[in-house]
Amino acid sequence: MLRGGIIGAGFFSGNHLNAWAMVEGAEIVALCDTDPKRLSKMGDAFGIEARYSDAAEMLDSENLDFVDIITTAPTHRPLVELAISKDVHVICQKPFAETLEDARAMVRAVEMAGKTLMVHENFRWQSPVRTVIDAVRSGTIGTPFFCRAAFRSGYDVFSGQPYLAEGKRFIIEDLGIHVLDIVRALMGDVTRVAAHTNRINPEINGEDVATILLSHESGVASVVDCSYATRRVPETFPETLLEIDGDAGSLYLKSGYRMEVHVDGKVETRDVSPPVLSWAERPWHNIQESVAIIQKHFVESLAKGVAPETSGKDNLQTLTLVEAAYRSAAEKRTIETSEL
Ligand code: NAD
Ligand code: 89Y
Repeated sequence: MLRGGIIGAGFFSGNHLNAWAMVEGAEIVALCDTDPKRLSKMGDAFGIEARYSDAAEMLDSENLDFVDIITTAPTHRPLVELAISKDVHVICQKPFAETLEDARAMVRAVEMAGKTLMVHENFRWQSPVRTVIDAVRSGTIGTPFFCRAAFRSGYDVFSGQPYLAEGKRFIIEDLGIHVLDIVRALMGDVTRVAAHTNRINPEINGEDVATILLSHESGVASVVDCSYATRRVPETFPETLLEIDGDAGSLYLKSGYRMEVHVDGKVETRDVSPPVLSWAERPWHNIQESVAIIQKHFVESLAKGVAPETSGKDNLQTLTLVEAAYRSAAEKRTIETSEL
């Protein structure tokens, strides 16, 4: 049984803790947060007695196999480097880093130490999205030539995550990062990025709308469009809607988790709704299920001795798209990913 320690007992950590309880082969034995109230609330809720306000102290005392870092991006590099120096494997929440330089340094440190680092990039593991990825990879619609991935919502994310309103960057770094990662999982790596951003909500500092055009190495074109300023019925938070054209058909993930496959002049419709796990709640259940799936993937990857699909190294490509999108919007030009 792998022994895990959690660093960060804030808004999202309850989902990790609930999910870990479902994952065979690992258990969370210790919890760390610099905020004593959050530490005791989460420790009490999940019956974790070993509690620390200092991550180094937890690592020195607990004989851990891995840490699961659920803090915001500014703390990721020091915490990942600390964990590596104590010879444990690491899971780190997204956004992996605030800069590519920090991300590259973490990947180098992990490679030199021979440890495993998985970024908790969970949207590509959402079961409806995964069904689409599997269908595309198995050739259901032939060779793809176009992909659109859209996340448009007016859901109030700021009440649970107030820091999202404060940063100079918002939707691309927080949410677009997931959608860009889904598109990479579907269509592969990217050579060029052109982006346009807007801020509609005057109460926040960053952009809340982004429209991004990607050219993939394969020649496929993708559009990633994200908004937290969209008032529509039904509200689709937190669904990523997909539209993919291939030379043998088209595939859609529509609102309400409805997948449509259009091949040979016929339409096959499937309900690919994620389950609402016992501890989950709508509309977050889609995200919550993916937390359990990605954690299981981490444990299985360690057991097999292979890199997780969303390893730190893999995530450098997703972060490159985030950086390229911001640079493109700021400089009003198309960015070659090789520039970064
Ligand atoms: P939060 O601010 O509510 O919680 C972070 C916690 O970490 C706080 O309690 C803080 O005191 C603690 N902390 C900070 N530095 C620490 C340190 N050095 N040692 C110990 N504890 C420390 O943040 P959150 O909303 O829970 O988000 C955490 C991360 O999860 C963010 O990066 C966010 O983007 C990500 N997130 C991911 C998803 C997803 O679906 N993948 C969803 C929501 C949030
Ligand atoms: O932080 C974000 C994430 O990763 O998923 C949704 C979210 O909580 C708000 O945009």
